Amino acid sequence: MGNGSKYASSPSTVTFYVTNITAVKLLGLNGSKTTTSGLFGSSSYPTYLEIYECTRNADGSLTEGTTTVGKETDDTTNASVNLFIASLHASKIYKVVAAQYRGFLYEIAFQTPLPTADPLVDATPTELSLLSRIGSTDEATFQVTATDLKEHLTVTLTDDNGVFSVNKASISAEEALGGAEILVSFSPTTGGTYTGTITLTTRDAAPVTISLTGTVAYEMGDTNMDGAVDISDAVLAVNYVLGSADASAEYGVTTYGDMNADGTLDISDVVLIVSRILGASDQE
Ligand SMILES: [Ca+2]
Ligand SMILES: [Ca+2]
Repeated sequence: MGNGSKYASSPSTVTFYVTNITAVKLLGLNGSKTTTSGLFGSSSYPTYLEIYECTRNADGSLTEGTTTVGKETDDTTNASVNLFIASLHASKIYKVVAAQYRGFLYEIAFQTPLPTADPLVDATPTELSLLSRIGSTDEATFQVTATDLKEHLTVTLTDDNGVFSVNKASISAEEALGGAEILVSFSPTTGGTYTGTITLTTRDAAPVTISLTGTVAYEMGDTNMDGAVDISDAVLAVNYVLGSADASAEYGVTTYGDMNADGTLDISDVVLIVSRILGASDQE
């Protein structure tokens, strides 16, 4: 459509390109102060407000819509003009055209969206402890909920040793609103205790951190905690029983050497370790 004969052949128009608005108002000043004859329009030459939707092209240029998404007119002669178009989308780009035949005694106001609340991100629990033997995997989960997200949640894993993994790199706003679950895996390849951090970030929200601790567990009998039960474990246990083991071996011996779980390490446990080694050999 065009202005055509419906409007003045040469109305005074102003054009704005705007975004982040939800409404436009064209407000005429009091024309009676200036003239008594048709300042604000007539049936032939109404004041009007038109809105076209534009789209941003890849090269940065705008393509303008050819039909109005909103249009108001006022053909009242010598009266205040108050044209209002609402229900616009803040995320869109609009071309706003205001026209009046005789002069520009009006003002245009744009309504911007009301500020929304900052996002609220919550994770439960915020500490995870995982326990796995070498070559195996332990898993744990935590729950994430978030409201008022302005974009997705980014899930960032910080793990210097590469023993942890997460099953999601991001969570959509919709998913977070309903509550999302994140699965954390711990897969150690060497012994030790590991730490890692998962950070949840999103626009306009403080980061939320989940602390990870991964502890390597060993088989009973693996007194030197090297991931295998063999004769060296029995030797260490014997040395411990005889009082000649290095103090640094104490944790492994007392934790993984008490085969009969009676609270003390003695020769009967050594016998059980040896039996286990022999049993394992028999199976091979
Ligand atoms: Ca061992
Ligand atoms: Ca024992």
